[in-house]
Amino acid sequence: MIMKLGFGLYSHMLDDEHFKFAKQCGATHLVVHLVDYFAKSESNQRDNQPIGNKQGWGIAGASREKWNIDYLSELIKRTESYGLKIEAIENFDPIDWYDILLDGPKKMEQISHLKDIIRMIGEVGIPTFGYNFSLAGVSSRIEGEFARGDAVSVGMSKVDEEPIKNGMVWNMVYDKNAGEGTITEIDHEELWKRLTFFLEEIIPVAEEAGVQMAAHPDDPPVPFLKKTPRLVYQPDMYQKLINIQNSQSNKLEFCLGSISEMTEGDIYEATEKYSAQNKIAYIHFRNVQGKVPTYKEVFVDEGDIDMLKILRILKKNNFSGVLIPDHTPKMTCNAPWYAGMAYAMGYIKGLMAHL
Ligand SMILES: [Mn+2]
Repeated sequence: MIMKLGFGLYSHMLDDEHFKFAKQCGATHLVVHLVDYFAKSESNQRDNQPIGNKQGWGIAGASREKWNIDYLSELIKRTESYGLKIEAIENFDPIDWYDILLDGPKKMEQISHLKDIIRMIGEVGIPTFGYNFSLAGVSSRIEGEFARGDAVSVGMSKVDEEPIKNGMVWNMVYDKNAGEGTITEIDHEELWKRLTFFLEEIIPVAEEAGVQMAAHPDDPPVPFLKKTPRLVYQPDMYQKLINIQNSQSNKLEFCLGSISEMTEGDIYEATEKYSAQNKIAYIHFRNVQGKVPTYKEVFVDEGDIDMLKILRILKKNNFSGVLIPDHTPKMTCNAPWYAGMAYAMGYIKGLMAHL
């Protein structure tokens, strides 16, 4: 078994045109987002990863009609007709787990629903579910001409310290009618307690369903963001997560970009450590320049990470999972996101061919 090249598709891209595009880029596998991060928010252009404003990315819950066995079975059938296999679904909709993240009154009801989701994912034969256990989510990032040739990309210039408003979590709004005020401030220990509850409940179900849960590190990886603690913001913190539940269903969504942005450790040592334990479910294969709180996302071949060296470590440790480009700078042309992705895919495919 060797590693595989996949392509990530946002919720609004789950159509034949995009399946063809992924196939043309050389993908054999797909990582699929069901959550619509762009719903009801004019600040998010649909042709890039979402950035958002004070309201976050938008309104949670718009993906509801996709979380059922009929939709997923049909989606699998359509992707298979292009020779593509769905390797993973990436991210829960905040509407389905806000009280698990916030330790709120609907926690038990919501964990029961997440278990049903994982059983369904197993039933349709999707092997992996990626998640990001985070209160502030992916936020505090800016857009600018950060990559080669002034290509528009994403970066960070400072830590956002504005507290999260009631009714929001994971950078989305789950309750538009929530009262004034901000969410309760907690410490790191409390956040790990909440994660432990989640893993202790979900991992046994995932094991039984034949699904591996894959944890994304914090993006961006800083100790606190928007007055909330972060979970995995240094490479060694992944080990703590793994040790909570000793299971082949407790794995990592290994984001090279986010790990490289961390202030401690070393990206090659981290890749060695977690791939040697067979704990990497799949990889966000992207590159960056700098570390928090000031870094830039750049083209896959111009960042701090020696991507070929990463692939050699993965090969040595028999990694047989999927790599996807994750984010990429936009290229100046009529299809900026697509050109950026096609460039990354060609580059990765070329590297893989010469391992
Ligand atoms: Mn990532």
